[in-house]
Amino acid sequence: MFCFTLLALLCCGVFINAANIQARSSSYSGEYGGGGGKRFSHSGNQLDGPITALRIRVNRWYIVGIQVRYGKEWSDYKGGSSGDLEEIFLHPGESIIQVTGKYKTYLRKVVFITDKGRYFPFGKDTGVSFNGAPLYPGTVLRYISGSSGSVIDAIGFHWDKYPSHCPGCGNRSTSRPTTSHICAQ
Ligand code: MMA
Repeated sequence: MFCFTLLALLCCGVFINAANIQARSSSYSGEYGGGGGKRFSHSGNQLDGPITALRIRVNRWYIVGIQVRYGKEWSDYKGGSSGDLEEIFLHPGESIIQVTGKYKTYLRKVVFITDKGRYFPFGKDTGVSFNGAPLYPGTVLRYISGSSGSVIDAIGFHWDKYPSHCPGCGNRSTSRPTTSHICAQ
């Protein structure tokens, strides 16, 4: 009996240690917004590569729509058709490391902040503030999820390590791409 208990304790210890050794990198901020709209998630899109560009549609009151470019592939557009579409491209190897904004039933404002000190604000200053940032050092925005209808109802931010392999670029890089790795664009 003693041996059995000892063995059980040892096994538990091995599992607990294995779990602790595994470095954690994924975290989530959100969801910010109201309960309407239809759910969407870009979790599959992150396999196309790091976030390289954003398209945000805004009207006088709301963040109307969003489309995100992963590697060289644009996600589906989510949201409505009113207002104006704005587009920003990140620099090679640049990542979003914080997103702030406001919501009130629907998403009203988003500000994307990058690890190169640039920030891109969209929308209006109305509603409750949110501040989304990764839990683990050195991690970046990998994909978004949320709900949309005729506008963006709600949004959430998924953080993880910058992908070490650029899909679709025909090479395997073990470190963060520099300007010579155009694959990030
Ligand atoms: C639609 C519908 C709602 C959603 C709003 C705003 C007009 O209604 O999809 O569920 O909340 O759009 O996106």
